[in-house]
Parts: sequence; structure tokens; C-alpha cells
Amino acid sequence: MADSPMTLSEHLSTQQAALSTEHARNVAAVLGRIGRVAAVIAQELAHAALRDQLGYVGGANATGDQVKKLDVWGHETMVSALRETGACAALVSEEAADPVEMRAGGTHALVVCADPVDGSSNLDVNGSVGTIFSLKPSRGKSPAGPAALGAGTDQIAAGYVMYGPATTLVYTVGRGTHGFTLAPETGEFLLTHPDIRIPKRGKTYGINEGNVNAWHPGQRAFVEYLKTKDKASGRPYSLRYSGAMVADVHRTLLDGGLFMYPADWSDPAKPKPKLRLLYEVAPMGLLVEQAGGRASTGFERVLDVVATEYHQRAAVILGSPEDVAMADEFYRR
Ligand code: AFP
Repeated sequence: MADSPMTLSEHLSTQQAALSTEHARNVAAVLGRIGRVAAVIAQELAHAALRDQLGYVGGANATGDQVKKLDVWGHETMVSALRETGACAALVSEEAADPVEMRAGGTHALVVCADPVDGSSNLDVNGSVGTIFSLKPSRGKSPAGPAALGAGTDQIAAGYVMYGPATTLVYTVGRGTHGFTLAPETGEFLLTHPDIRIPKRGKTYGINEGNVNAWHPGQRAFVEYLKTKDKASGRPYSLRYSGAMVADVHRTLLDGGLFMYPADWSDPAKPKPKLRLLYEVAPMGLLVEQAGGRASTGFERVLDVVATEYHQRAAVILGSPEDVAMADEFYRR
């Protein structure tokens, strides 16, 4: 019989060399706790229809999205779990206008940015959803929330959980990107996808093509190129899009290709991106880069974009390095 796979907590201890000792302890505490929260969220999602937990609360969140019951529940569950670690100084969440400050102080405490239930419009149709998270050093600031701002290169860890047919947790502390699958019998995440390497090129692209008329001309020309038949370069690419970033990025990480959410350029003087930088775009950028891929806004590397607001939005084109490089070229033309 094959050796039993490594658990998430065992794996976290192998990654400590990438971090300072105090950070390593805190990162392991926070990531381990996010894993436990994920197992609870997976359970709740499985029972949501039975417990009358589907549907809207009524009202919009800080970024104007309609709030679902599970968005609120996920946020509250995440807040209390992170508070208990004693390692987290603040949480920037999609579901709160301002950072939720916590007790932990000291230069090694962490600020977490998270979207506890991302893709929640998929919930009522039993589609995949996810949790996305990013960890930054608080640097002893009080209040700690502002430490979440700045560039994506400041992230010391990032990851997501995908609630699909199986529950998968993927994370990085800057030493590769690693994937785990939840064993429901034990509630333990087991290493099933060590050191994920994204293919240099893919065969699929994911984008909400209903928005085509609002895209930058370079984006339109690039998607047209992907759809144009050319056997030698493996075109046309196939379109795959779920409406949940986690599911689309997960497929892209494993199979290669592209996930894109470009800005709305209807008013070229004021392009309007949709996805949130701190808890969607930047963490996915770090995960994809750590797997050998690229993440760009079309104009610059995602990780170089500086957040000046908690719920700032950014465009994203991420995936296989050669495919993303090609997209950037179309934006430059
Ligand atoms: P919701 O959480 O409101 O469902 O939004 C999900 C999301 O932020 C991201 O996960 C998807 O990739 C993207 O929005 C889908 O947006 P469109 O519905 O505009 O394609």
C-alpha cells in the first residue's frame, strides 16, 4: 500500500524555512485554521438547501454585490475562527466595509484579506464556489487594517478553497503552489497535488464573453485570435467559464490556458474593473506565479499593483506564461 499522504499541518511545517520563525508559527496557525473553517463551510454548503441557508439576505455589501445568507454566515465564521488563532491582527473581508480589527499585536501578527464565499451567485444552482485568502505582515501597526494595503508582492501567503465535487485547498507561502483534498471522514486536508506546475500553454480560455462590447480593443482582438482556427498553434481554444473565480483558476492552474476578467472600457477615460484586488486578484496572482504562470492586468504585473483602498478592483489575465505573454502583446499593439 502507498504511504499515506501528508496532512496540511505536516506540510505547513515543511514550508517554514521560507518564513521567519515567528511568522512561520503565525502563518501555520492561520492557514491551519482556515483549513478547519473550510471543512465547516464545506459541510454547511452541503446542507444549505436543507437548512434554508440559500438565497439573499436583502441588501448589498461594501462592493455593491447582493449579499447571500451564506456570505454573511461565511464572514462571521471566518472572523471568529481567525480571532481564536491569536495570530491575526485584522481581517479585510468582502463582507465588511472596514477591516475587522482583532486583538493580536506584535510585529509578527498577520493581516488576512479574504472573500469567505466567493462566487456566491452559483450557490442557488448548486455550482462550485470558493474561499480566497491572502496573508500580509501587520508590522505591529495599530490599527492593523491599513497593513493590508500596498503591493501584492507584500503577501507572505495566499490560497483558495474550492467547494466542488471534492473540497480542495491550494496554498503558497512563496515556495511553490500545493494542493490538498479534504478527506470528509476525518476532516483532514491531504496533499494530493504537490508543487503544481502550470503548463506553458493551454487549450482553454475563461472569460465572461457577454461583456465583449465593453472590452479594451486589445482584449477583443486577443479573444478573436484565440477563436481563430490555426492547427499549428493549437487554435481555436475552447471556452470554459463557471462564474466562480476559484473554479476557473483551479482548472487553469491544472490544465493551463487563461482566466480573464478585463476591465469595462465603455468609458476609456475611466476603465472599470470588477474583481477585487486584495482578496481575489492579488492572491490568485501569487498562486499562479508560484506555479510557474503569469498574472497581468494587460498593462502590468498583478503583484505590482498597489492597493490604496480595501475594496479596490483590478483587471486580471492569468494562466499559462506563454498565453498571458501573448495577451499582453495584444494590449501593447
Ligand atoms: P459573486 O461572488 O458575486 O458571485 O461574484 C463572483 C466573482 O467575483 C468571481 O468569483 C467570478 O469570477 C466573477 O465574479 C463572475 O462575474 P460575472 O458574473 O460578471 O461573470
